[in-house]
Amino acid sequence: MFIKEAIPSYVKNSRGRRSIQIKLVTYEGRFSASAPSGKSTGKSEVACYNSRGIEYSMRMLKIFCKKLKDKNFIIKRIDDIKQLNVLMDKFEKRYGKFGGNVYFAIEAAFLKAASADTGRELWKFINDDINKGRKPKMPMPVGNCIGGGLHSKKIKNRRPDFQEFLLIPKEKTYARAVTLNLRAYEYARKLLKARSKNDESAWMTPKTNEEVLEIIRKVADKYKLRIGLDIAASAFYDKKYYEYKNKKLTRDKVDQADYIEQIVKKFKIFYVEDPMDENDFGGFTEVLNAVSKNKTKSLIVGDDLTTTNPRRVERAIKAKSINAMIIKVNQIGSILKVKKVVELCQKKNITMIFSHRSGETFDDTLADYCVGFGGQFMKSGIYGKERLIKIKRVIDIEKSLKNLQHCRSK
Ligand code: 2PG
Ligand code: MG
Repeated sequence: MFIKEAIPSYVKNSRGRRSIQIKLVTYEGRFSASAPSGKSTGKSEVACYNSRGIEYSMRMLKIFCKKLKDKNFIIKRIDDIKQLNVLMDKFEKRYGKFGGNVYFAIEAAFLKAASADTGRELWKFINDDINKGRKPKMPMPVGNCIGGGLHSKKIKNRRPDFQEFLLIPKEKTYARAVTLNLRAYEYARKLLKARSKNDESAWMTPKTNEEVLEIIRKVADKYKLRIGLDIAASAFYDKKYYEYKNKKLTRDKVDQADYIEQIVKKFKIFYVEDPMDENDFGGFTEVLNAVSKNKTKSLIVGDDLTTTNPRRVERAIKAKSINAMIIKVNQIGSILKVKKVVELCQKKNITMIFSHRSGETFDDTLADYCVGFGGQFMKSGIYGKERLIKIKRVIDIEKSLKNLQHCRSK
């Protein structure tokens, strides 16, 4: 793969903020990737950019991209990305860290170009390597329908404390699943009488968690969907207490775990992300233990807890804190570390949810990563251009597979 040109530039993300895009020109064509960025970030995530800021990262990138020009790389499988990493490491020693977002963009552009060089699409390039070319099972969507927490503005000075109320279909095809989610999303708007959307195009509301749960239950029942929650508990955890603002209430660790257990039972919640503070591995274990006794098995999902970091994932698996986890590539930056996390999940039977970030670009790499690495779910907004681009990419992959997939029936 011969790099004729490597061009970095700024693009705007869905929050109107600057993100970094890298375009590679090779003999196969032009390949670009740009990075998303989070708002409710885990403390153990790598920094998005160099500590001196995005502009410094861009200056670094401009120098680095000049060095890539006229270089040849032989990248036939994911591990071969090491050739690029060696150059990046050397460069970082001199100039400081690129940051996870920059890492994401460079590696994604390289992998897109490398797969084209081997005559494959990105998902196939990854799948051939990770899943030995077995026909992939399509993921099911985890769609953000109603929002609260850090992602949403207050309405009449109120918003739900939970960050995301999610809808999760269980259908034969991904295309059918996203159609159902779109209908349900519209029904939720009607029930909520919602007028505005948040960062991820989820409906905003002044209602309490419980009021929204009643509504989301109605929506889920009508369309036969499963309910998910991203509690994002670290966002309202303060000095050992969970401080609920709407309605005002303080819960200690034990109360919080009990409360989660109760709502999981009452509303038959299938998916619970970050129910406890991001460093409370033991608290997660209690929640997982409690919900495992229920008839319908729920997923207890690590996001801020695990931050796609192999060491934290190992710890969470050992402590039996999770049975599922979010994979966000820019939380850790390096695709080789992501690969390690995927291997751990496969070995230990941890369900993988490849996820967007709240600040997204028009990049659709997420879809290829999800299908290629064998993610059982892809989490994104249900609506909004930046989200629909990723959803459409999964639909296209699904269509391109000649014989209809046997979808996961999880
Ligand atoms: C999350 C994500 C995406 P952010 O918490 O799961 O919804 O949010 O990108 O702000 O970390
Ligand atoms: Mg989360």
